[in-house]
Amino acid sequence: MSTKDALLASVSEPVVSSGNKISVVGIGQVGMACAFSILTQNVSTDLALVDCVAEKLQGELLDLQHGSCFTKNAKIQASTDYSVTSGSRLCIVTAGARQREGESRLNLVQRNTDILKFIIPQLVEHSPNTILLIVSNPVDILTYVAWKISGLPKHRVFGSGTNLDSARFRFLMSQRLGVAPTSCHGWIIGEHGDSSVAVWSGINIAGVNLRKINPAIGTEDDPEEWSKVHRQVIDSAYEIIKLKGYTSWAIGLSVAALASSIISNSRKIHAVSVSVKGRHGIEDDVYLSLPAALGEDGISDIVNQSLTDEELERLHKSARIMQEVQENLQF
Ligand code: 6V0
Repeated sequence: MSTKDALLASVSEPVVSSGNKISVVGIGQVGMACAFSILTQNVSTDLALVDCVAEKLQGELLDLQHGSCFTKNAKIQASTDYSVTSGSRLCIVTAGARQREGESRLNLVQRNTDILKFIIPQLVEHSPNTILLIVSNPVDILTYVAWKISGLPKHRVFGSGTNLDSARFRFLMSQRLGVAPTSCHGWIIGEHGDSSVAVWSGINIAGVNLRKINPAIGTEDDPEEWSKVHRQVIDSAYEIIKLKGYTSWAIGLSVAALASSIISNSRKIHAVSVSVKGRHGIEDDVYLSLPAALGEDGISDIVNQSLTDEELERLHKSARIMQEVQENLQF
């Protein structure tokens, strides 16, 4: 009799499916920051990692497993074979090329589209009921590509979009006002990139609309130059890439928050990249960020924000940019 059999009297078979399995494809700086945030924030107890570099996968697997005493003893698997993702409730795609210093997100598009053509069908084959969360850039266009390739309904494919941009905006607001970022309410919508739209008309603290206090907020006439906050958000990734080569921690935490809303069916509202055709007068079949409620089946509702004419015009401009890039895409 083995030591284990002598020690433990088995009462029931172990449960095989956790019901909260999350797979992360691409274990670079972003993928690992997502995995680490998911584990340390107890979003899931069942994590699968996939990449095309087997040795790196094994190294990251061991390193995370050795932290099990300090987390909730999650089941962690890693493989280059997509069967490891089987039965995922959520698949997060972070694989692909990242921006080089000074390079725009839109520049990455064909390289990362080709990578998605390889990844997405395999994820759907092994988890036909999964929700897909795209993080690789340019995230809005790749979310459209992933939706097309996957054959999944629109509500089960979305992108991390401007969830991070909105968080950066709220942090910068908090620095100006001296209150916590979670108490600063401001939304960045549209493209996760250079044409993103700050919804200045709705920016508020405890329901007090800052535009009522400062009617010029966000405009060129504003003596306090709040529009610089939006500029800083747009420049954030460029600045961090210049300083440390990549961005990781904030995107990891923001993706874990999205995953948490899905797994716990919270219906919390996040700015995420969704199909915007037919919303706010947009006719193009493109994905852009709007505030959306997330639950166990993906996107449950999209908020109809009241936007000013200027905000609408900027959103339409984002849509046109996406459409132009998509027209030249091959997939
Ligand atoms: P990285 O550190 O170079 O990691 C990329 C990973 O993808 C590597 O481990 C590769 O081996 C892997 N990979 C490449 N091709 C494949 C493939 N065919 N199958 C499986 N794995 C593959 O890049 P990093 O992690 O910094 O960035 C990843 C992506 O996230 C890039 O496209 C970034 O631009 C994007 N980001 C998106 C953000 C957002 O807010 N949406 C934020 C930051 C970065």
